[in-house]
Amino acid sequence: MEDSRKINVLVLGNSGVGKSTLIKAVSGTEIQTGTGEGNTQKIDVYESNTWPLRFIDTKGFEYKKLEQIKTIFQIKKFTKEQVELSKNSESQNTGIDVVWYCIEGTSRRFFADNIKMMNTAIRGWKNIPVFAVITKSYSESDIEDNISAVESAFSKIKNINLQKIVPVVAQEYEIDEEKSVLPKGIDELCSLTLECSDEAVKISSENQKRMILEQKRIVANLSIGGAATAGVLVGAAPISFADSLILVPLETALIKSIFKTYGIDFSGELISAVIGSAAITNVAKASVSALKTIPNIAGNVLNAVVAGFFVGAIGEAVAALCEAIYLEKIEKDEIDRIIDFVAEKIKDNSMLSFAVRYIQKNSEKLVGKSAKEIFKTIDKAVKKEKDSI
Ligand SMILES: Nc1nc2c(ncn2[C@@H]2O[C@H](COP(=O)(O)OP(=O)(O)OP(=O)(O)O)[C@@H](O)[C@H]2O)c(=O)[nH]1
Ligand SMILES: [Mg+2]
Repeated sequence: MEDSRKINVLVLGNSGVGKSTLIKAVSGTEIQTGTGEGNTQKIDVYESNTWPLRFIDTKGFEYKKLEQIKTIFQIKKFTKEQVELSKNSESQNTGIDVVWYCIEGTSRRFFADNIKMMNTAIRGWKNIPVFAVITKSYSESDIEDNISAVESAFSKIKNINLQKIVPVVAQEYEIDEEKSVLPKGIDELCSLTLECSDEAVKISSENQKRMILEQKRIVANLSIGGAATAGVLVGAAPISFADSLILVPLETALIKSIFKTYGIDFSGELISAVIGSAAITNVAKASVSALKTIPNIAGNVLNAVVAGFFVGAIGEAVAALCEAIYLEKIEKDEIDRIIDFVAEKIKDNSMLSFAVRYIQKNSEKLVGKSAKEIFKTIDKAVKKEKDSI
């Protein structure tokens, strides 16, 4: 990896199609995204921590002709400067290697016009590989028609080096309280982007596998964070979650979404076996009883905080399990081994044990705070400790 340079990806598309959201999902960097028109006003460069990719985030194209011309001019000037720079120095910015055309999956009737417009921006760049990215591909039933519409738009353009049309969802999309569409397509898009560059040959398949896993982990962590916060709310019920089934629906949804993220088929039997296993519920009971004697903080508050961290621990354990299955270290039908693996990971979960220790040590500071506040305080403290290592 040390020897290979980063691949420069130019990200084009109309304002609001989701360019910055996509880059954020890949690079993990905070980028301004929003619903207003024209959030990205200039060209910004972002690097991924996971992939050897560098993204050039552009101002979105507007429908006004003059604005389009301005944006195209700006991009051309920027890339020309980059090429000049690379001639004079050892700088890694050697022009653009790959282009992502972003089009919004929910507005098929504009596909052809949008693609034509993006093409004007890169006209004259010989043979540069292009990916058509269909953003906001929330609706499974539209995907096929969207792909054909993009294909037909490209068939009318000569001399374009189209590599692949990839539907993506960059950020979880909530349909309603119970249903949401999980992120998808990002690891495929990044792998293919790597493969079409000369640099790809320098990256071992092991390294590529690691990048894909890291990308999946970024997505899984988002689900885990959401579920852990929800666990605090559910766990605030006046019965101990360790002795009841109140967390089961939340845990089931979380485990399902993590399996889906890793593309692993799962049986309901496997999920019930994991959630119901005595080895795992014993960890919950031990954590709760370790806090029984904390004075001045209500039992149900402590219970709720631990419930949040317990759900987080289950999520992390299942994500680790999926990685092991992905790397073929465990078979998905070895249920006994799977339960042992998950129980072991939950027992060793540093967040859960940190939370218990933190409450024991800092109980005076936490008096009077709500479960949600305590959860957040501990979560922050853990992250601070992790960063300092
Ligand atoms: N849930 C969800 N929302 C998305 C997704 N992609 C984009 N959005 C939303 O769409 C809006 C616009 O996204 P941006 O990423 O800012 O769009 P952009 O293409 O960078 O826009 P400009 O910078 O204006 O050119 C934001 O509110 C995003 O949250 C996605 O995959 N899932
Ligand atoms: Mg933007």
